[in-house]
Amino acid sequence: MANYAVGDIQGCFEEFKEGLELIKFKSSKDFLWITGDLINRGPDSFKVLEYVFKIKDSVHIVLGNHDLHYLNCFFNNRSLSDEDTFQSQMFHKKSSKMARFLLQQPFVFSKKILTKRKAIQVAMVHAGIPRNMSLKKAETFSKLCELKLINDPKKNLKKIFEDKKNFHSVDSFSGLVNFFTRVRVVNKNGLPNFSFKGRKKNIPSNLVAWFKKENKIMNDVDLLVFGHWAALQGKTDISNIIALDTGCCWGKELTFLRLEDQKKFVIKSKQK
Ligand SMILES: [Mn+2]
Repeated sequence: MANYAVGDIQGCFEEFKEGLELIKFKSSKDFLWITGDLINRGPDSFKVLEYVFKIKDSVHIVLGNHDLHYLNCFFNNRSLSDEDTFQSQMFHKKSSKMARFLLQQPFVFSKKILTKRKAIQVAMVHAGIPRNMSLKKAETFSKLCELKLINDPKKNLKKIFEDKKNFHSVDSFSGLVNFFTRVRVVNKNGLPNFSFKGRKKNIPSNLVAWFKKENKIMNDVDLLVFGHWAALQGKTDISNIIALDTGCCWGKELTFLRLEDQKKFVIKSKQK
C-alpha cells in the first residue's frame, strides 16, 4: 500500500493514465492524493473527472480555482470564457453527480501515513495556507467553507468570484477560499497579492512566496504538498513543502510523488 500525490492534471487524461501505469497504481490498496485543478485548459476534463469519480474511494482531493470555476459555471449557469476547455458533457445531466461530488471536497486535507521508519502527518492544499494557521485551524476553516458551499452552492460559489472587497482578508469566507485556491505571493503582513503569477526569481521585493516565511502549520505537519503555481517548476527550496504543479497542460510535465519516501515519477506532457 502506498500514497501517491499528483499535481494539477487539468484535463490531461492521457498523461494522468500513463502516470498511474508508471506507479502501478492499484485502487484496491493505494491512495491517490490530487492537489486540485483536475480540469480545464487541457483536452479531456470530462474523462479525468469520470475516472476520478470511478475510483473515488481511493482518492483524496482538495479543490483548486479551476474546479471552483467549473462549479460556478455549473451551478450558476455561467457561460464559459474563451480559454475554458471543459466540454459540454460536463453540463450534461449525467455530470450532475460528479459536480456534486466535486462540491463536497475540502480545501485542506491531511492524514497520517506510515513510512518505513515512522508515522508522518501529511497535509495538502491547492495553492497555500495563511501563515498563522495551525493544522487544526486550517482544517476547521476548510470544513466551514465546504459546508457553506454544500448548503448554498449558488450563492456561495458566486461569492467566491464576486465578493472582491473581501479577497484580501483571510478572515472572510471568500478571502480564505481565494487564499487556499489561488495564492502565490503575500505581502509583509501575510496577505495575498493575486496579480503576480510569474517565476520565483521575479517576485517584486515587497512580496514573498507564501511558503517562504515561517508558517504555523509546519509545526503540525511533516510534509505539505500543493499545486497551482506551475512557474515554480516544482521547486520551493524547502525540503518538506513540495510543489507538484509542473505545468502539464502547458506542455511541461505531470508529477506524481510517493509520499512514503518522496520519490518523484514524472510524465512528459503531450500538450503543445
Ligand atoms: Mn490552480
